[in-house]
Amino acid sequence: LQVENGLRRALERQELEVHYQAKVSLASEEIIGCEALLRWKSADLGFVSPVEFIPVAEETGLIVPIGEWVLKQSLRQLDLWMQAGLPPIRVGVNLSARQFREPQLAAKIMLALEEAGVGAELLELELTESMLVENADEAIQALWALKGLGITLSIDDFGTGYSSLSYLKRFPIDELKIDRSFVKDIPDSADDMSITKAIISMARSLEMKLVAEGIETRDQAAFLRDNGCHTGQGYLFAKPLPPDGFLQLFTAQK
Ligand code: G
Ligand code: G
Ligand code: NA
Ligand code: MN
Repeated sequence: LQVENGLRRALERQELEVHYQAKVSLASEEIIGCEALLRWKSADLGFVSPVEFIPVAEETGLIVPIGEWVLKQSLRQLDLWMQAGLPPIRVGVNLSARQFREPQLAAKIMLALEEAGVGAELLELELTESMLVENADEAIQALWALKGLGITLSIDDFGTGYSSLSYLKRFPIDELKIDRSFVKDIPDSADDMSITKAIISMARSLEMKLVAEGIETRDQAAFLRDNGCHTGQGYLFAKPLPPDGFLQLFTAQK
């Protein structure tokens, strides 16, 4: 309840921040995109992890205004970075189940893109498997509405849910993010290496892009790259950073 009450005021009290984690090309280690990750520094509760407050935001419906704020903030930030001279990169924004079910979602996103003056090709939405599997027919319609805007659709935490090949074929999904749980025990776990290779070959045969999450070691990066995964994300390359930190990181790489 403390979290809920605090969260109700977090937006107006300006306690929320968006941090950005780099996505890099595994071949060149150049930054080619980023993921927006919400941070909450509560005046009353101190730093609260999204693992704690996102579920509360989801249950109470607060995720709808908060999620919209994250989207707008991320697009505004992208525009600021480009004004500062950075090349255009794509930003990935996490979408919650509650947001995904909103009938006006595509219209809201289109408006946010227009307001920020950012092209749809620079926005990616990260969804989860469970959002697609519950109510698949409605999900397909919602996905096509989003796809019609020209944005990229990505499945987050792939491999932890219940989606099958046949689902993926029916859905207009552009990208899979290999869940961190499969990456973390590479190269010690032969099983995780097999699963990872299977996901990569499946995604390639469906012509989907791939991002591996939670890369922390050189060995993991090399294994993923050598097995055909083009893009990576993880502490090896960069932690989620505030806007200035991300700008510095990006500027320093050239
Ligand atoms: O950044 P961190 O690992 O602490 O994030 C924990 C969880 O919170 C992850 O599952 C992440 O997807 C989720 N999360 C972070 N930011 C957002 C957001 O803006 N919206 C939603 N729906 N989830 C987010
Ligand atoms: O569920 P989602 O994939 O959106 O969660 C992303 C979360 O993973 C973020 O909260 C981010 O802080 C965390 N994260 C990103 N890279 C790494 C990593 O290399 N190791 C670990 N342990 N966590 C990571
Ligand atoms: Na995510
Ligand atoms: Mn993930």
